[in-house]
Amino acid sequence: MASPADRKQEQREASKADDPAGGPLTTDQGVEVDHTDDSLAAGERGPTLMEDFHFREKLTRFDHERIPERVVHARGAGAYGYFEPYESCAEFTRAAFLQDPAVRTPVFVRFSTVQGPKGSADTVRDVRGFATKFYTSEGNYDLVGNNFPVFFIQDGIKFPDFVHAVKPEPHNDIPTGASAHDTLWDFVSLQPETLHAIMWLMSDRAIPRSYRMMQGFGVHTFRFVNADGKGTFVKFHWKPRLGVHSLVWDEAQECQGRDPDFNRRDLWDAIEAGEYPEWELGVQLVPEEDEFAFDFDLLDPTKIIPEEQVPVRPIGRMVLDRNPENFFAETEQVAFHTANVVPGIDFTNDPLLQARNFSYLDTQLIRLGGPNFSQLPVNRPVAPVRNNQRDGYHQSAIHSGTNYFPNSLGGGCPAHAGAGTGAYTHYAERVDGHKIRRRSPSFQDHYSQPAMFWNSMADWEKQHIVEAFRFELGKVGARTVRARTVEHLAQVDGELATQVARGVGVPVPSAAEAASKSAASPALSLESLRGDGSIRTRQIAVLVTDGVDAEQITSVRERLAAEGAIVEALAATDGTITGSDGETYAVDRALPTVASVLYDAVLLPGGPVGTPPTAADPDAVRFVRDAFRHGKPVGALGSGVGVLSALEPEGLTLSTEFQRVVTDQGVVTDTSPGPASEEFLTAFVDTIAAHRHWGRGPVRH
Ligand code: HDE
Repeated sequence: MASPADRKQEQREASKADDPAGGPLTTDQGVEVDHTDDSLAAGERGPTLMEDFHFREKLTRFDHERIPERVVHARGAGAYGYFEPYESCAEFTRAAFLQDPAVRTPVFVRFSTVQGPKGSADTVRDVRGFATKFYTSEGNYDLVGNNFPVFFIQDGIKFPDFVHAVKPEPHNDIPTGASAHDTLWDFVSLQPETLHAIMWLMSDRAIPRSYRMMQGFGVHTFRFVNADGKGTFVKFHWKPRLGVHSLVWDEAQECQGRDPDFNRRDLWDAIEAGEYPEWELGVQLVPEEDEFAFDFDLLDPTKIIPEEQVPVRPIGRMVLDRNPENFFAETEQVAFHTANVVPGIDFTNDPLLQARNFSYLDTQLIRLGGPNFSQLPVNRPVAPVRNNQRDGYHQSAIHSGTNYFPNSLGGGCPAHAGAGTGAYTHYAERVDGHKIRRRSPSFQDHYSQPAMFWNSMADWEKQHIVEAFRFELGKVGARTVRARTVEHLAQVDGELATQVARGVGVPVPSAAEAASKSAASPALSLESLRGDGSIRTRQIAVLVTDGVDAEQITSVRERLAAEGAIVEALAATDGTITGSDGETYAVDRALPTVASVLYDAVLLPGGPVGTPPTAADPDAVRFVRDAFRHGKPVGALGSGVGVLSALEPEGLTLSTEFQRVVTDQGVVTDTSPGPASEEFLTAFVDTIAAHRHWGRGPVRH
């Protein structure tokens, strides 16, 4: 029997439209069409005729091509892949897909931004959605997470308020894909439960370098249930093999123009190139007895469980290895739902989760036009579906037999699942309480964890957070909102509040009692999330021109490619250049069509002695300067080192050492002629692996 992973692929194949090359053009009714460029008219210059059914069908179908975009998370990119557990998790959960390392479960993952519409840019400051559909043998399980482990509100009844505040303002529909506007910050300043997620939003986590390089979190505390019915609280974590890496804000903004599809393209290209992104699934497990062992409430989605307190236990890995074939059919029509659970995974009373369990199905009924969207290829389980749910718009199955239960005329089918089969059993939690519309007092501390986040950051991360607050609040027109927000920040950290207040021109709050001065969770810093340390799939630009040192470009290219990086030769014009050896070398891209923000590092090879190959080209100088300002690794060889003098106003002090490899602040130079030395190559690879280099002179991020 085919494995579940193959079954999903077979199911997709069976859903494919007829091969367009398999015969001539037809109407939707299968009638062949010999002419689709002119409508049927009464005379060559006469009116179009009603009877032109081909014209009317073509236009009508076109008029109805759009469906509503998602109310949040409208812009996304998806891919198929598989999940496999490392070992059986039977001790904690009976979920079939978490039992056997030999069983691969097919998945579809959709990454998304939240605020912007479907056509907005990728590199905006925003949360990223990270939603995974597991097509398990027991039905679909959706883990609908984000790349932040906390959310902005505690109770789902506030979701419409929060989303209205962050979305473009109602009178002018501004801003697109941005949170730097009055209504969001008005809400934040009045609703301090937002602060923890806001700290994440102001950090570099909100501008990921790649979907392949970000964490994912289930956010809520869920519940695992084992075969004996025993429950264990669980938080889900996805950790990328390539490490967690981010852009800097100035770069992210430029990227919005240079390549609005930056993250989407990155995911697509990596999968096409066979560089399959991979994440490890980890769980934090809390025995039910320890429900109240924390100084926060496990049901509060604005809190994390620090990893130092409850370690993340790796339980499996996910690989994305197939791009969808049709964006609309698959990525747009995929429908995730937190209530899509399988036996062994259950909910808790987190009030945000409870609301989500209502909201997703509700929104999909309108977005996908009726109740039959689970029949769409991307949503269909590989597990069989048998029930008495019938009819509705776009019913594409032909059901037979009776449609009610109990029945005798249909032989009693489909019958209830018997004891011992894979039926879902709700966790028998005891619930007892008065009806009450009030937040639990255990949800009231809004400052300790934002303070812990702040305390856990490296200096450069703190600097970026301050700059982000200054940018965002600096765009807020209402001074009262700026001041009120800073008052809250003063309860997180005095230095943070002071720095932000100075930047946005509001009074520095009087020394407020910061929530927690000491708590820190080192696992929250990007410094602790470097991944496997490889440079796989990093994009390296080599700036070349006629006369470039051929030995150098060849030696660098070979080494970086061997390490899995993608090396592109950029020149003033496309085509070829002639190297110092008289041979021609292909140019991958012309400089005017690209920009430094689209690359992770840059290398300047030398040319004939005394004539740095690229110094004359202002595009090249700008390229290197931007790379330097954005903290990116820069390498220079031979006379290419001379070009770096352009970086001196940016804070680079050029070494006076000649014919030696010098590494300083992520800039690696060697003025020696000839091919790049092993020492240079190793140093350059190491600086690329470190991703970014902070503290370079007067850097403005
Ligand atoms: Fe969502 N969310 N959400 N959300 N969410 C939607 O569902 C909602 C929340 C998340 O790629 C919508 O089908 C409510 C937290 C992702 O298709 C909608 C609340 C987290 C995606 C909805 C939340 C998420 C959505 C819009 C608070 C992270 C995109 C279209 C109670 C753990 C899934 C749709 C995709 C999408 C409602 C809060 C993640 C409206 C009511 C917390 C990744 O139903």
